[in-house]
Formats: sequence, structure tokens, C-alpha cells
Amino acid sequence: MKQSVEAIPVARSQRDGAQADPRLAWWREARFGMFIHWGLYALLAGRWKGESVPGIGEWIMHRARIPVAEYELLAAEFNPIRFDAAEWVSLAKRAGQKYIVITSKHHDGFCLFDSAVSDYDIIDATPFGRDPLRELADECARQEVRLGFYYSQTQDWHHPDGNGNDWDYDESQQDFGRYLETYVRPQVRELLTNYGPIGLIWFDTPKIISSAQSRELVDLVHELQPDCLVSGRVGNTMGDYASAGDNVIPDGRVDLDWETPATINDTWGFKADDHNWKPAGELIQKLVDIVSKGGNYLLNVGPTAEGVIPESSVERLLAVGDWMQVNGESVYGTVAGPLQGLDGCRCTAKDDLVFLHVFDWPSGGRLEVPWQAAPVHTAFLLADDKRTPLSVENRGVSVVISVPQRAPDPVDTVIVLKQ
Ligand code: FHN
Repeated sequence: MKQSVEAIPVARSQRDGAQADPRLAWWREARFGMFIHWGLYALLAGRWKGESVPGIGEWIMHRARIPVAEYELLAAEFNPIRFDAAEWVSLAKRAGQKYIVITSKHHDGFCLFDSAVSDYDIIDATPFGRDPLRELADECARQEVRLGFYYSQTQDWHHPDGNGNDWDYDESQQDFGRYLETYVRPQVRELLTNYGPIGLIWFDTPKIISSAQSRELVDLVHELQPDCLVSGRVGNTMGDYASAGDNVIPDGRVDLDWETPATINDTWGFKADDHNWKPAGELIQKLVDIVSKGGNYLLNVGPTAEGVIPESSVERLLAVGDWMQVNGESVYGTVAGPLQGLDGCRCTAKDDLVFLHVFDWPSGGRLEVPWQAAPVHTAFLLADDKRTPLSVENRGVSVVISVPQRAPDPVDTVIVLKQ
């Protein structure tokens, strides 16, 4: 089934052949990235004044209507002494993730970087005295992982002219244009000037931003770093690639550059009592499902206030990495495969290879899939170093492959087909 392009808020540039844009080549090759939501909310970990606050952790200020003057005090306690950029980047690498996107400023307004236009940043307002984005930028350069910055361009519950805080501010008195001009643009300039080459800026929740304002942000990013990509959530159908909803996987193939941002449990920012961790096998199948439809998977971790990525996330990412170690060829740089809409099976493709991802292993030692293209000459298990050929019967409308009785990999066994 082919998903209509309208099902995803579409970056307009995608409508006119942008899929050939070489600026996205690394991003298309990557297919799998690490999202990091980290900020003062990690200190609260989902609780305010002894009460558990429902909803996603990074929204606690909004959910509990915490006054700016009280929330700000958290900064003095934020001292993530266990933060180790090398460890985070190497975890992403071991998981098979080729890019990292970290919250430079989320909706709570706290800046995880040293900003000249704000004192509400990690250098000026916390005892930590280090700039994590600087350390991550250096480490990503060293370990050859692309780095991107999430930046909340519209919602800012701390800034008097930012959008979204109706408990401290009278929104009718706010000047959003002034906020963009005197705060957002200078900060975007800092992010794109002080940290070396940046892979992408991940704007989010456009809400009230106008078309002209989105356009100006896109232009600013491209003026400062022409190769830096802009997420579709800059708003008003702009940006270099489209974004599906959070944790949303389209029903079928989408012929755009698009990405699904997703959580491992239910929150983005750390929440101590969110234990709803998806099993590693589910994460692998989601990754494959997304890639088989032409998208990227940006999978989130929410480190603690001490700077530690929760062990439950680490374990799962390492398990995904083990699978990628064996099967990465069927993911990196692939496109949506020719077989779509099959139950229990997904399909990716690259050059002259078609990868069948079998989630539900057939009984009886034979796998039959619809096939009307040029006959399949060779089939083998991607995990088989010897590439022992599996016998293949081309039936005109389908192909039948003789397979082991038991699934070699109960999560996803990849069969390579060559015509
Ligand atoms: O409001 C944010 C949310 O906190 C989180 O950052 C996600 C990630 O995609 N984006 C927004 C909701 O869509």
C-alpha cells in the first residue's frame, strides 16, 4: 500500500525532486540515529513537590504549571558529573546509529550550551562549568558520527516572548517576532558557528510561527552552513526532510525523505517511573519497518540528571547494535524494497540486491513471496558468511525459497535476493 504524501507533513522541497539533493546523501545512508532529550527536567524525573506528574518527562514544567522563578532554581542543582561524551557517542556507534541529535534548548527554555544571549544556560546558571555540546561536537568529530541540534524555535516557557507559557505570562502582551529576532536567530547562529560542522538542526512544534518566519530560519541555517539539514518541523511545510508524528510509522511506503522520532519507553526526557521499555526485538522490527518504507528512525534516550543513559536503554541499544553488526547491509543506504504490504515480512533494496526481512518465519521450510520481476537467480541468508545458496523456484507470479525449518533469527532473518 502506498501512503499518500499528505499523510506526513511534507517539506515542500520534497515535492520537486529534492530526493536527488546530495546534501541528504549522508542522512539517507545513515537510516538510524540517536535522539537525546536532556535538560533540567531530568532532575525532576517526573515528580513535582512529591507528586508524580503524568505525561512525558520534559513537559513537566508545563504539565505542573511550574512558575519560571521556581523552575529556574533547578539550574543551580544541575551538575551532571557522570556525563561522558565519549561514552554516549560510542554507545550510539555500538548501536549502529550514525547520527546524534541532542536538545540544545527544549520548550523549558534551558540552554544546554554556552549562549551569549542568555544567562539561562549550562555555563552561566549551573555549577557544572562545562559545555556538553562542545564535548559532544569534539567527540562526534573524533568518532565520525554526525551531530545535530534539536532547537525549540517556537515554544519557550521561560522567555517572556516565547510561546506556550500562559501561567507566567500574558500571551496577548508577547512579541513573538521580537523573540525570534533577538533570541532564536542569535542562538541558531551560535549553534552553527561555535561547534564546527553540524549535520542538522531539528526544529520542533512550529505552532504559531508564520511562513515567512520559518523561511527566514531555514535561510539562516543554510546561509551559515549550507550543508546543514533542517527538519520539517521548522513549520509551514519547509525544511529539508519531512517528519512523521512521534512514534508514528506510516502504513506504507512514502516516497519522500522522512523520519520517525521515537521513544524506547514512553517519555523523551528522563522519568524515573517510566518502565514501559519496548523489547529490543520490537525496536529492531520498527527500524526495519521504517527503513522498508523509505524512512529514518531517530530513537531517543533520556539521560539522568547525573548524565547517565539509563541501563534499560543501553541494553536495548546494544542488542539492536548486535543485530546491525550482522545485518546492517540490509539497512544502511537502502531504499524501500519492491515488495510492500506483506504480512510478517519487510523488504529493503540497494543496488542489485533485495533484502527480505522475515519477521514471521514460515513453517515447512519454504518461503513464498509474490515476485513478478526478473527471476531470482541467487538467494542466501545475510548472516551466513559463506553465502550458501538457498534453492529458489521462480513461479512467474511468486518465488519460493527453501529455508531452514527454524528461524535463524527469531526477530528478523534477512534473506538476500539477487536477480
Ligand atoms: O513537544 C515535543 C516533545 O517534548 C518531544 O521533543 C518530541 C520529539 O519529537 N517533539 C515534540 C512533540 O512532538
